[in-house]
Amino acid sequence: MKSIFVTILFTASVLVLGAADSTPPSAHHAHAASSDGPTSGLKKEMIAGLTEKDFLKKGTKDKTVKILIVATWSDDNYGMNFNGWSKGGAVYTLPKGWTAEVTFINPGPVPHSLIVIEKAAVKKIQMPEPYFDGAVVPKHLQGMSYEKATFTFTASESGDFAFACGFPTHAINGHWISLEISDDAKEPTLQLGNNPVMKATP
Ligand SMILES: [Cu+2]
Repeated sequence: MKSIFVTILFTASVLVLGAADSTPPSAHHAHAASSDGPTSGLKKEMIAGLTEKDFLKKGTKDKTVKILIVATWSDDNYGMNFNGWSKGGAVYTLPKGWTAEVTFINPGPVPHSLIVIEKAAVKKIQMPEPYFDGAVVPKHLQGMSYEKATFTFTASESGDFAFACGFPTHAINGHWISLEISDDAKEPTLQLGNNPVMKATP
């Protein structure tokens, strides 16, 4: 009688162990899959319908242009990208003297921000002040998530600049794209990687 009881106990404990053994890995995998990838957790509705043509649009007034910059547009650079590009891979060119109305959207949970700085400053740990008056979103050091912000600045000086993320360590890790302010350019353009140069659409 005693041995039967022991056998039953033993069998039951093996069953419990077996069940316990199989549950955690599958639960873990399910969790990993749902939180995988930089673009997980995006509020897709914040960027619904937007395409590359929205990145550069004609302004309503003379010598004005509308620029749209979206953080975590893709998985590139672990989500630390603007419009899908990082490390200067996209290049906005503005004729000197033009005014840009910039819209910044971060549809994701990881904080990002946007500031115009000199290109050389992307390598610095310490984020400088915006190079042009007003060329920064609010609270750029804290960053913002699931938010949209706008700012306007005039490209009053030619040179090599960057649209950079002001959140600590992001720019130095590649969260920036190029902004060239040109004495020679006749109109604003955008080049995404090696793709054809795009002009502002109406
Ligand atoms: Cu960032």
